[in-house]
Amino acid sequence: MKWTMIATWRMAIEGITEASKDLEKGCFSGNAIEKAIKMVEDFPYYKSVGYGGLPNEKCQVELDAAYMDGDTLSIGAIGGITDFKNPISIAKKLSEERFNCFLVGLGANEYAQKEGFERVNMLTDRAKRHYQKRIRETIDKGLSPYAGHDTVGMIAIDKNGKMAAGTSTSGLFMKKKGRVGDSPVSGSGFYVDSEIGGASATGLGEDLMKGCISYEIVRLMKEGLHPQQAADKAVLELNEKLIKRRGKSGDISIVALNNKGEWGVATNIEGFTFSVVSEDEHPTVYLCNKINNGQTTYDVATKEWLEAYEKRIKSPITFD
Ligand code: SD4
Repeated sequence: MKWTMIATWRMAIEGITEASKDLEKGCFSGNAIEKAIKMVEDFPYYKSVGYGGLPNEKCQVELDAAYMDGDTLSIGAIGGITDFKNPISIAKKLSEERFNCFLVGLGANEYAQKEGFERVNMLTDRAKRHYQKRIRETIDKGLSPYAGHDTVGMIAIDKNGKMAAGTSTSGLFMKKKGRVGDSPVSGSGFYVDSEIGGASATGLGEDLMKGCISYEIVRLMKEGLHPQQAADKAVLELNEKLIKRRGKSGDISIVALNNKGEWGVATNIEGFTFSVVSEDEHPTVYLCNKINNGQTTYDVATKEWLEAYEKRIKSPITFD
């Protein structure tokens, strides 16, 4: 079986590059997912996941994460955990539980404490500056406080055909305290079944949950659709349904992988990026184009784009 890993956004590339070395050696996809997501969580300049993640409206960083095993269908999930270093590891540990495998808020914190997970103040000075800047901009220019959000979501298959999925996010910037999005919710932020494939979503959780989009993609793959066709169909249909019924649709972006190692992506926004590595493909960042005529297209990110990205994420946060 050929191993493959696909993840939302450019920010996943370092993690999947590192984890791919383990997949090449024949390691378990679930451990590869955990390793890769931990790297995203630990990097302070990724402002929507883990350490350095942007805070809620009370300037507290509340994190959501989930892990799913595609063989056993075990799921572990946490919502609104505060000040723990690696939410993905806590979610993975929770997936071993028969009961109480989705914990939120104080309960999630207590579990993590009891299990000995590392505590860290997850609010960085840089994230605080983003917060102060957004408060000013929202007051001065009437901007939406909710812009600026990128969840890391990943699916992997290993040499033994075992599949796993994981997500980790600080959710929407300026969200209400206690708000939980799609990322830890099975079927919405993620779903994986080693007998079929998996999918993971990023975008506006409130809308992604209206379509149980990750499960829908897996269901379409079960009907025989290639991951690309399944992703296009599910994103297009949810986007159209939301516009028809509600007048507008939030951001919807998806990565999908089947159990043959074939992958697909779809998005209703400009600017979605994703990262892939496999037995046949070096770690690669792609820039995705918005779905057009029912099809999503993408291109390999250029050296110039990658360099500009590096600069952008580390550039000073200035106030007008
Ligand atoms: C949420 N879906 O909390 C997440 C945020 C996200 O790209 O993915 N942003 O709603």
